[in-house]
Amino acid sequence: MNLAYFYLLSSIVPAFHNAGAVEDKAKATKEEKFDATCPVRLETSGHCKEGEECPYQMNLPSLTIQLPKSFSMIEQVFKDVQNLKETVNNLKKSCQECKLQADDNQEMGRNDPLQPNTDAAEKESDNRIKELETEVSRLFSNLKDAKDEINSLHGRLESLNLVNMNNIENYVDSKVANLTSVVNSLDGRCSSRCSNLSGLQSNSGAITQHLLYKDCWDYYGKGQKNNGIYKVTPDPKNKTFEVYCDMETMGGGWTVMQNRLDGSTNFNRTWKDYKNGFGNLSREFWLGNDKIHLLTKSKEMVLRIDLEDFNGVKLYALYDQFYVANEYLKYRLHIGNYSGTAGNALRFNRHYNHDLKFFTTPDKDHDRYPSGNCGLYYSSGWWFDACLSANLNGKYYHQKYKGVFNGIYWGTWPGMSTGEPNGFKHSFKRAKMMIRPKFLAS
Ligand SMILES: [Ca+2]
Repeated sequence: MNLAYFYLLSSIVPAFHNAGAVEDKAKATKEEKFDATCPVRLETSGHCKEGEECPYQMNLPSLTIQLPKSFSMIEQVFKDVQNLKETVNNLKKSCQECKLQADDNQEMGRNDPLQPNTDAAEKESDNRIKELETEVSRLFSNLKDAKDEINSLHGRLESLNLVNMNNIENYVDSKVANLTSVVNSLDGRCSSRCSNLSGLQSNSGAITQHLLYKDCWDYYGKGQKNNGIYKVTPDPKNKTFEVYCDMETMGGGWTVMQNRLDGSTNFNRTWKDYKNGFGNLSREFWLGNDKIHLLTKSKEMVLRIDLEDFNGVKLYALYDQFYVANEYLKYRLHIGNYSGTAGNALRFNRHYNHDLKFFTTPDKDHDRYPSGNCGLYYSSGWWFDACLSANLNGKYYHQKYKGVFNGIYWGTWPGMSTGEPNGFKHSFKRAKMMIRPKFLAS
């Protein structure tokens, strides 16, 4: 046996287990006696009978071992470990309790009829959404029906309006026809009495001449082929007046009722001015609504419009019928079918149609625009709708312009209605309106 090893073992064991710390005092005393002579002593333990094996025991001397200072901390470490163990156990315990409580709650939740579980809640929510969806589609369908109904009513209302307007127009037209026949019969009586008078004056010439020439076509028929100013008498009951005759365009014989060429005449005028006419017959002018009425009443007329822009583009529009009613009927416009190259701007579409419209000036509003006066807004006298797709009496601009579309306007002209990308608006260099009998043989 290695003695050194034995020493070590013997000293450590009591330090950890404290088991061998208490020894019987008698024994200790006996050991002390041996210390001086021999540190280790081997002897039998107790009495042994003869023939038996006797166990031996060894007594060791007391031993002191020096341990480093840090060794004392082991006790503290043990204490700390013990504390940690307790803490961990406590935590483990509380965690288990917590889990149990949570399970209990869940269990209670499932069983409590007042607290429906999540699945049921989701199902109910789904049902509610479906109900709402159904409700929404029902309302949508109702709305659609209502819209259809409104549209149909709107259509009926429009047709009623048209019917009413047509009735009124027919009534007015029949009255005008009656009046015209009365006037014509009176005219017949007058001319039969006046014929003798004119016969007496036939040699003096001038008056008879004027009675014969109702318009420029009459002059043209008598061989007058020069452009210029002539005197006409479209209605013998009314006075003779001067007109400018275009004897060149499209076969000649045209009575000019409006001309624009340099902006020398202001067309932003009153009702009275448009009634009587204004401007210079050799340059720019408006012949006058009363005169236009008489000219278009005496014969069935066609209207020709010639336009030219500042790029030198020349286009025209022809209407195979043209009549302007009297002042009592607010110089209402009647136009026939369109042909030509400039486009049908007088009858552009359902919403912009100058046919059958009354004449409006800045001081007399007969237009179809309820919120104001188109004539005032566009500085012109014209047969405004609400408001315009054509306006040949607008302001004369010498070049492209910006702002209100109040220049000479023809909506079907290339690029006219949209204007240019930089905001400039198209303007016209020349505009001319002239009339000629529809049936040239007469
Ligand atoms: Ca108006």
